[in-house]
Amino acid sequence: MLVISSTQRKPIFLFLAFFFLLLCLYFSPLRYLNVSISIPDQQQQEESSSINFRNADSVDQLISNLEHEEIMKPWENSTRANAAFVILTRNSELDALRKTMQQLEERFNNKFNYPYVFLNDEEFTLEFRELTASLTSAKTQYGIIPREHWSYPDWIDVDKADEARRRMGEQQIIYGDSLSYRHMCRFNSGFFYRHPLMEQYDYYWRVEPSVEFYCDIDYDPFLYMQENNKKYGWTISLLEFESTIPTLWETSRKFMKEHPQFIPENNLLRFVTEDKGKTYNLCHFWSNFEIADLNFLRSPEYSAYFDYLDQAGGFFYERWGDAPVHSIAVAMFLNKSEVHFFDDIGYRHDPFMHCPLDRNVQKKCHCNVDDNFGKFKI
Ligand SMILES: Nc1nc2c(ncn2[C@@H]2O[C@H](COP(=O)(O)OP(=O)(O)OP(=O)(O)O)[C@@H](O)[C@H]2O)c(=O)[nH]1
Ligand SMILES: *[C@@H]1O[C@H](CO)[C@@H](O)[C@H](O)[C@H]1NC(C)=O
Ligand SMILES: *[C@@H]1O[C@H](CO)[C@@H](O)[C@H](O)[C@H]1NC(C)=O
Ligand SMILES: [Mg+2]
Repeated sequence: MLVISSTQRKPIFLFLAFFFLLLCLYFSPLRYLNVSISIPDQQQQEESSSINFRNADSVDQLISNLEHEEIMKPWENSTRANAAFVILTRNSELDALRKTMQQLEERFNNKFNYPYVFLNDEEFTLEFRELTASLTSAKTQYGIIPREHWSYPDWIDVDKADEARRRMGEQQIIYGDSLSYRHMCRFNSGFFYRHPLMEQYDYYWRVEPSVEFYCDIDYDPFLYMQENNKKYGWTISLLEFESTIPTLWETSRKFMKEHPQFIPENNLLRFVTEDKGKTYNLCHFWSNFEIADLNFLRSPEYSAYFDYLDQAGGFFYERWGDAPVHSIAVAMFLNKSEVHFFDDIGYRHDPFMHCPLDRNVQKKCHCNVDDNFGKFKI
């Protein structure tokens, strides 16, 4: 028990004295430290005096500007390109496509919300529609391909085409005996960009079932194309099987001779021929991935080129792929600044992968750089 004298003032006095002592103890070391450390140099004095000149409102404004700059992500800007994914596929590829869409959404499109256009030579099933639409909050559209975009044109000799497929099948040429594969290649060469569902768009990103996307894409590649005047973008390039395109180059050379006005001085032909145009070096952009300008494909020069090839019949008498067709067109009609290598998009279509080698890009990827296929870069 604490015994204090009977006067009532004493405890109050003692308490105040004790409190004062505490206050002194509390502040004195701080004062000591302040004095010993803060001998402000001239620069600090200038800074603090310049801050003193600002009023509180203008400082608030400065800070909110800073926050705005740091927090604003590319997808938070509501500006979008007039663009869509285009996916030619069969109903039977639904499961492979769902896996692909899931990755594409997670890595890119849940932020940017670009619409999807699905195309098929047959009606899409209800199951296909429901199980693709449910993977995205973007608009999904389902189109059927007009008969004349997926059949023999009337100048094709069907017996000659049948015979070509039989022969190429015997020679074990990849898809050599397939008619549907030929319709697919012809459609991707000359028709997908003319489908009614595609007419409203300016840019497309081609996607196939079972391709994979390995890296976060934190910017808008479509806007990148638009703002930098790019017409064709790719990730993987490789060599075509010569047996599928025996006369493609010869036919393309004839086209160039007959339409010299379409070939600009500053073209990319040196990337597809290494003997002054005598032969095609087989190098092509792998067209299962493309981000490109639809108006390039709709241009008079590309349209003339496709019609010329189609008349020649090589989509059926040989097995011309849309990859070498697009690539030779790019080489003929575009210059280097209009073509873009999407090095930062980690991508796989069996059996090849493009995996970004840059360490900073790698931090947002799940591919192994040792699996990168990068032999033929321009
Ligand atoms: N609707 C439809 N789509 C097709 C048909 N043939 C191919 N496709 C699609 O066209 C694209 C290319 O066909 P693929 O079979 O992948 O051809 P590829 O990429 O050269 O060969 P692999 O992928 O190695 O088989 C894919 O998106 C297919 O889904 C077809 O007969 N009908
Ligand atoms: C949004 O993006 C467009 C196109 O890139 C650009 O012109 C505009 O200034 C951006 N807006 C903001 C608020 O950053
Ligand atoms: C490429 O072509 C575009 C026109 O599409 C032109 O504006 C640009 O200057 C050309 N660039 C080069 C390097 O020739
Ligand atoms: Mg494929």
